[in-house]
Amino acid sequence: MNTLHKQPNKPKSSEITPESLYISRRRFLKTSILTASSIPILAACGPSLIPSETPFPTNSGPEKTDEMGDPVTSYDAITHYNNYYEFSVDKQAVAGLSNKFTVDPWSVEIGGLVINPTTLSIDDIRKTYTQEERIYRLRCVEGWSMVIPWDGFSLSEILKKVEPTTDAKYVAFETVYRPTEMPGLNEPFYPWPYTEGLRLDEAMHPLTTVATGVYGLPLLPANGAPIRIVVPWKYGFKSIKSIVKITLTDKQPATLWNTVGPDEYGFYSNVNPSRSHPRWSQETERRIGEGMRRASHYMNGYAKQVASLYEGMDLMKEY
Ligand SMILES: Nc1nc2c(c(=O)[nH]1)N[C@H]1C(S)=C(S)[C@@H](COP(=O)(O)O)O[C@H]1N2
Ligand SMILES: [Mo]
Repeated sequence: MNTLHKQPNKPKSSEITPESLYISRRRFLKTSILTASSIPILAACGPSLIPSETPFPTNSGPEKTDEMGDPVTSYDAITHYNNYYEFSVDKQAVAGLSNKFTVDPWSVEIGGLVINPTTLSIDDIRKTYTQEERIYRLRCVEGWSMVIPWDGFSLSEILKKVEPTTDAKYVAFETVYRPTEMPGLNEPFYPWPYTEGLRLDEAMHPLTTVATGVYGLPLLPANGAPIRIVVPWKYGFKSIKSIVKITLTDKQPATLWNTVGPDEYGFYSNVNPSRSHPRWSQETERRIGEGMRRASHYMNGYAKQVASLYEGMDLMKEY
């Protein structure tokens, strides 16, 4: 079974399924009713689905750049190349499958270890918090990246209002679970609903963003409408979409990816080019819209702002 090392850059899709089986053995054993044809691909997760030639224009976006001088990715790519497993594991199928998803009415419940639990509608959120453009890189664990002009504000603004108690140490997030509109939820392999988590100090960091828009337009369902989290220094899967629940807790919360593949997807998942994923290197990435791969940056280039959160931790072990 030990064939998981030295992954070539572009494995054939036929190489992926057996490896997914390997890492997920325990969960597969639990879900014994699965037939061969329903074996899911751990793609959030496998570099196989990255097309070698992108179908998207090199740069059809406005002439905006991130703080490193890199242009924003085209609107077309941002809205048509998505990881959103509740709809599909096929990145290019998500847009079509999600375009009728109901995002109004919508509310987000915020509770747990807080003084002022609350439920906020999207209108409440839009009225209360000033949205600003935030151009951040999104680095998927699969090895591709985009530069995305989000509209949003810091999650800390909401957290300060609900006032975490002194016992609160973590923040757990949950995506809506709506099988009638989300065909991917029929896949029994994953522990739905999609969940994510941050340590409270990470969640309070000003870079941790609540996004409600992209390119000055309301988020499309494919990008997590009507409201999602963006954590720019971590692998993309931490940036959870279409959230309905935020819970302050005293224990590290379970997360979907950490549950299905604890050796592959740690709780922290800070972008770290020198720590390989067990099945592939994280040293380089392909910026969507570009041909050549480029070097990946420690903490996705945000280390100056966030490295202090991890002082004294061994991030090779606490990955
Ligand atoms: N609920 C939910 N959130 C999710 C995902 C998902 O499948 N479901 N995929 C994650 C992954 S792997 C990535 S890379 C980003 C992609 O965000 P984007 O499609 O807006 O670029 O969303 C993350 N958030
Ligand atoms: Mo991802």
